[in-house]
Amino acid sequence: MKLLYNPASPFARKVRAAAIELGLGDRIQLELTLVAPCKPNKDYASSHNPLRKIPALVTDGGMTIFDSTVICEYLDAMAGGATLVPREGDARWRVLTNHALAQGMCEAAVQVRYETWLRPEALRWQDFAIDQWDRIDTGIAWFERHAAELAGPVNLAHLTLGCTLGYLDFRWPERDWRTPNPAVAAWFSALKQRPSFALTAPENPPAS
Ligand SMILES: N[C@@H](CCC(=O)N[C@@H](CS)C(=O)NCC(=O)O)C(=O)O
Repeated sequence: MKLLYNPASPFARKVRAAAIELGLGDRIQLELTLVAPCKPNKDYASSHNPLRKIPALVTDGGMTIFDSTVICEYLDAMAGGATLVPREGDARWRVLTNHALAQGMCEAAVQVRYETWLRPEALRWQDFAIDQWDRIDTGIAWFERHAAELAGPVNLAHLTLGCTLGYLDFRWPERDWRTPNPAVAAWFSALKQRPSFALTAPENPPAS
């Protein structure tokens, strides 16, 4: 299988971490793919994802699958199913809801990055970035108040939250989200020791 990715992308990291957790890490080849708003990668749009977002997975059978959540489901099914998301009952809906929160936080973080770095300076909308930060901070505080949700075997919500926190540390190392959220901080520091996180730390792609 081939994963179209960027080493800085938290969504691509989520898939890479999921593959390692599922014992499928060595089945995936990585292919650097550069995408960004207002810089259309037309080849990628026509051959893989019309939305021009990474990650996308090309299966051994040649099918393209996106987005990160669907790829994780695909890998989970390939590994036997129900490892990352429980198959049924309240546990399933809790993991999926926690995942939706972490995914939304991750999307907000990527929006802040685009708003404060990619958007031409004269067009930047500071209140938009502040609003996205509020969603991220409120999300971390929610996990702090519901730290029981972080217990137990690693699931899809855990992977997504971990990739979001890793992305915050990568892009905004000066932002201290840990002091007000000690339980989340302790959980993340243990998660980072796992091969799935230790082997996928974010980095900038080579300059193109
Ligand atoms: N919902 C998508 C989000 C993916 C996403 O936003 N990826 C970013 C990179 S971290 C991207 O491709 N951005 C390019 C763009 O928005 O044009 C997923 O979970 O895979």
